[in-house]
Amino acid sequence: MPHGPARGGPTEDEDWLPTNLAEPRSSGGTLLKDLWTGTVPYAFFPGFLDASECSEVVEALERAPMTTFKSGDAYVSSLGVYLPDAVDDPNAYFARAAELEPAIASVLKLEGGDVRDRIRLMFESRLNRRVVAATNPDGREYGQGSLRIHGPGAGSSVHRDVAAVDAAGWNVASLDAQFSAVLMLQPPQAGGELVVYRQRWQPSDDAEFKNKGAKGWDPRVVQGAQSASYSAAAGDLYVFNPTQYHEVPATSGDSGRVSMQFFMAFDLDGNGPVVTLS
Ligand SMILES: O=C(O)CCC(=O)C(=O)O
Repeated sequence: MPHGPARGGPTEDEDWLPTNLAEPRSSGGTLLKDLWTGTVPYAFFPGFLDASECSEVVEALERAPMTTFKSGDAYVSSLGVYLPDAVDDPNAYFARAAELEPAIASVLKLEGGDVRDRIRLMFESRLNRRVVAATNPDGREYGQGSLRIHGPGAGSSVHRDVAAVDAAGWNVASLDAQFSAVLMLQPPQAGGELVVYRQRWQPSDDAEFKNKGAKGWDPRVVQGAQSASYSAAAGDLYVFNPTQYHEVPATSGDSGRVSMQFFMAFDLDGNGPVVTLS
């Protein structure tokens, strides 16, 4: 079952241990495979940004053109496109991605450079692969990061993200593996941790467990599955395999959960680049 860890640290079942990307041995070259096959539940880089860098981004976000929507009784605001919500209209997706990119770049530009470039560079050194922005065949760039504020009471129900299925027909869907990367910029007072289940989605799950007319799957789909949770502190970066069921329990407290998310897609075998998109 998920644990309720102290903020700022991983909690995991004994035999399902995450990889710490800040440790030198994490660059051993098996990270892609370990995460993809589920040998490790997630990888994390504690303190990838320092506290003042996080505050700078959170303050800049307050002046940015965010879109707010209601999720149950709570509010979620976002800046940036999110492919799973836009798969039906590629032209609108790419136009919106280009329109929002200057605002995102301005929020994420710090003295040490664009936060996204710093993340790509870090992953390049750990993965021994190039990590570059995804483009479609006509050269248009996919969205490069979705900044989100989960207001009090907001979270994400049990779900999975499978580009090969959800984004069928898009060029990134032909890559055989994908991860989600999340940078925590401001944790909530409570809740809002990542919970990953050691169970991949199967198409046959949907008939019984897919919520009708609402996002997500009935939590009974992961009943009894092993899980690991990560209660990220400000500045922590983590990456996991989103084809495994995962959820973010509702936040509580007045301050929102502020994070930046993007996907990483790649072919497991071979030396092609890992591409980033949101
Ligand atoms: O914000 C998180 O920790 C997880 C985000 C998520 O559910 C996803 O990337 O699919």
